Amino acid sequence: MKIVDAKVVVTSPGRNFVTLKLTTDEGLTGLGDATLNGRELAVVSYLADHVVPLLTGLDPHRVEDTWQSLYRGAYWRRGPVTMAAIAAVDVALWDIKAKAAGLPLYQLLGGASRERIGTYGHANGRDIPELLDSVRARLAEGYPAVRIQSGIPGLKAVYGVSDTDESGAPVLHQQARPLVEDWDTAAYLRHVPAVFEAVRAEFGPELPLLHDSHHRLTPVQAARLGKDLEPFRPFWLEDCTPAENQEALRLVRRSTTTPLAVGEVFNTVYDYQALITEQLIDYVRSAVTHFGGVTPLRKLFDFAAQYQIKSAIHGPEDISPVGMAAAVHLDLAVHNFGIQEFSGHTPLTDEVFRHAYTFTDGHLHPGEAPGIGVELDEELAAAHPYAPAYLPVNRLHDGTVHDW
Ligand code: GCO
Ligand code: MG
Repeated sequence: MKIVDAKVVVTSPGRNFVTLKLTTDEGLTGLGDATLNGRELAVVSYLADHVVPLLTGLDPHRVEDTWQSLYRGAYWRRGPVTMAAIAAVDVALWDIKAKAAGLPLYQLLGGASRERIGTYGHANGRDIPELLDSVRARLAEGYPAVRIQSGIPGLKAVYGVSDTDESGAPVLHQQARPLVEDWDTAAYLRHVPAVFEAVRAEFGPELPLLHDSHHRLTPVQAARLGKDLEPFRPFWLEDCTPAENQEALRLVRRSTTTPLAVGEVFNTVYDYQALITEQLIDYVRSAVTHFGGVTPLRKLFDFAAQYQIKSAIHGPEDISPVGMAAAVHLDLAVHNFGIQEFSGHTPLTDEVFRHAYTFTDGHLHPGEAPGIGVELDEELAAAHPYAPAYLPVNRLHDGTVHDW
């Protein structure tokens, strides 16, 4: 079997998604997600200009060899643009291989290690009462665990919580120039324990509660927050510091027993080395889409498993259903699965990317369709072209740009 066609499809059914579609001489097709939120067209160029020309004529069964040649052969290794492009190729090849075998991808990864995949959903509120309503809405949808994010008194616009639609989902301010939001770490550190206290008081001790600090704290601030949250037994504190400084997590870890989750912006195992071998974290958060695909993410999970660290794949709306499908197959197969983030997509997005995975009672299952189980409606995709969209930036009251 040979690859005879490779094309990159950009579509925006509500937000931008980049998809690679490979076709073989036997008529099999494979899809891979290459969506890098806010920097989509850089990956389109990397794929179209530098990868697609190398793919025609290749044997699609050679997944590992293709991965190694794209990673090592470029000379320039790592980085989110490179790794998102390689991820799309890797997932499209796995999709073809599994279709050729007539099996859902999870069977090729060792088969199911569980019946279904536990998820967490996002609860957001401009203030605590609105957050409590949002938690209630997520529980009514069946989510077994909830990430809680709240507006902060004194701050006008906080990422993901300043505006919510009727369903409580955040309006992410995707627009042609980045929206400027404000930030005050001291106000945040005062407020978050009160948020946890209110949610625990309303929903009791059993509900798993997660919280995301979006890389905004220094190590000592993160240590303080981890300690302050301990009485409320969080499921995890996510991205408490900008973790490309892996040493920061040593200080946090020494100071608190609050579990730590890190890695949604990482793109190779080298970003994690100290974090894993020194057991500084509890969950690895990388997405198939940003980590070079199923091939390296499986290796990361196996490495993490040696240290009792679990998987927790990044799953916001900006991972396309193609990336989500690949994640769900991996989640079902790996032994050290922890939890899967799942926000779902708009009905239009689910029409553009018809998928076999299901979300029932707060749990995902990849389904039994051969491959990753996603079909792209190219006509509908073309009817919703790319629109420039940036994530917001974050400034202190004096105008200083702050960490994301
Ligand atoms: C998460 C993430 C998202 C990101 C978004 C940026 O944990 O789901 O932090 O909220 O901000 O994916 O593209
Ligand atoms: Mg996050």
